[in-house]
Amino acid sequence: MPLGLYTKAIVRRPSASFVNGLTRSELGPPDMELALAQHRTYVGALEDCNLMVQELEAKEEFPDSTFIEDTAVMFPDFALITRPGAESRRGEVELMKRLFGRIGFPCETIDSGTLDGGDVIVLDDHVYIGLSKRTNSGGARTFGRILDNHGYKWTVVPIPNEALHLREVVNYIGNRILVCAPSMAMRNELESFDKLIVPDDEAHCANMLAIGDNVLIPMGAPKTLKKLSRMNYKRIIELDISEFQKMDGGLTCLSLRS
Ligand code: CIR
Repeated sequence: MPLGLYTKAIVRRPSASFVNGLTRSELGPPDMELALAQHRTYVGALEDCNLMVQELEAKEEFPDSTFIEDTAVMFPDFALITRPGAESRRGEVELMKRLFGRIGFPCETIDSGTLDGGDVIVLDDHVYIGLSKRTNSGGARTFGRILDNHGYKWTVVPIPNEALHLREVVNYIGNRILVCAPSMAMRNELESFDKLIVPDDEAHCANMLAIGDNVLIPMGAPKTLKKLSRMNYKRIIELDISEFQKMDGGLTCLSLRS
């Protein structure tokens, strides 16, 4: 897939049970009305970037299911169904299997170890797999075998303890540039890329989302915003996702792009 040139996105509306989801941040419980409004704005931003957005219904039994990125990884000719590292999220993948089953889109499945979609970055024919608290080496190896069969190269990238997922600290933003938290800037596995290193006090914005020549960035990162404005993006869209940050979520994890 050409890098960042998505045409579609799948999102899942947050459920009323969202407040009971997993979180390590100590930012207090999310305000549901605001979360729903922020989610609508997020969907609108994806549509402004010309993506066709499929909105799935909220699932009360899965408080974290709005973080749909963790449940699957999209490839042009198949979807990888993950095996989330958090027990409470394991069942979310059945919803995705059914979704792809209904439209007859081929699926591969992680059947041993654990792997969250938030630990995966697909760059053309090369896949980067973060080793995290959620993705273990068994899950990475299982995924690696699937990738071998489909002709992809893959590289495992350990992430720091304090991060939840690879995409919390690294994202691809076009033109061979990775946006990185300082902790990831020197990793050998990523040395062939140019880097936009975000400052420590703007670490949350390493989770930005490039879509074609647009880039979505979370609010509260003025220094990074200034740097981005000197790059060649058509549009930089700042989004307030405070209620999702309270539940350890960011911009990328709210959608599955393809
Ligand atoms: C969780 O702990 O699984 C959710 N509360 C947050 C998941 C965020 N996912 C992501 O960044 N890919």
